[in-house]
Amino acid sequence: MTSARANRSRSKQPIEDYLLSEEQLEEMYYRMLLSRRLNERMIAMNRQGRAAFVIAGAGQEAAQVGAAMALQPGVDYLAPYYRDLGMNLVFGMNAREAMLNVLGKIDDPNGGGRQMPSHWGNRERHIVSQSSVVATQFLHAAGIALGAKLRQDPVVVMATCGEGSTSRGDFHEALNFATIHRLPVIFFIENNGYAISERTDKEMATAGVAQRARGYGLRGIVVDGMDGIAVYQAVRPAVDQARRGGGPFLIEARCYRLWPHSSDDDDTRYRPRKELEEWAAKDPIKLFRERVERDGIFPREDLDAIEARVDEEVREAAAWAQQQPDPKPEDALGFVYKEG
Ligand SMILES: Cc1ncc(C[n+]2csc(CCOP(=O)(O)OP(=O)(O)O)c2C)c(N)n1
Ligand SMILES: [Mg+2]
Repeated sequence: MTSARANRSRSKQPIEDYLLSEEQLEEMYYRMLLSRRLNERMIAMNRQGRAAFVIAGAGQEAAQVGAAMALQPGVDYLAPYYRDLGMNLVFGMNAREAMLNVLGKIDDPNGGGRQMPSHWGNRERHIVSQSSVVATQFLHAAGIALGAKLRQDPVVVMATCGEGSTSRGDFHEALNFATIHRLPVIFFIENNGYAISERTDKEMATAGVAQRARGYGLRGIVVDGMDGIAVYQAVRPAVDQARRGGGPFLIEARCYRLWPHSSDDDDTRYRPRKELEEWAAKDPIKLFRERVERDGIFPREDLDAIEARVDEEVREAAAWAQQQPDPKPEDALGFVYKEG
């Protein structure tokens, strides 16, 4: 049950040092936690044999939610990658839809049960459908931004991926093209330390992704991706500048993949447990909660009430989604071959 205190309305005034209002901070906590709890439930459903495949964003929620909150849902475009459940939640996805997606149900708004889980896409919400081939979304983002610029439409496009995917040619072509044409694209890279089992130092010879931007005349910065407030504060000015015609920007959020690559991966074969424990102590959701409680923004009972609300939403969504219809086997080849 939520307390009367927890139901009080939140101020919309930005708080000093945060640049976010109480209302926005509550949203940030709620969405980060919802993303994590959904992922936890999805993994449980995978182990029960109910969900075929799960690829999660645990450890990256602050990066995803902080960055997406700097955009304008309904106006701006997202070209996300598979781990970006948190970004989708900011752009309007709810718990039920997330569960429809992981269960491959016919009403999944991302692909009607015809896509792999976490292959996001939603036309109404301006979320660009993506390929399994990593980094292809960067060229789509540059193209959408070019169109917006030609129409003089004040739209910003955010394209995201993991650091490993920045070694693909598509990424470099998109950076080059977007910089030449001063396109309103934010390249947001979630550097989580690994590309499946490969560590970052075996993915690139530079100390990170931000340095790669310089070769294209693009500004690139690094931000602490375990801190949602810092991420918002770094991304927001870049978005505002891009909207005013200032061109693209690259932001590398340093975070950590707290779970194995996917539900099919065994990370004990390549990742030291000690390293994992060190990063788990910096869990972005835990750090956020500690900070807002310590600074007296929200009392503990308010944060507990948000947790209770999230837990109930996830429980309800999982139970509901399992009752929803599956795609029909006879429709499997629809949209693949020309009818008749
Ligand atoms: C072109 C291409 N090569 C390989 C793969 C297989 N693959 C899927 S995810 C992945 C790792 C990507 O690592 P990173 O970009 O760091 O993202 P992360 O999974 O760490 O979030 C790979 C190699 C793919 N999907 N596409
Ligand atoms: Mg990675």
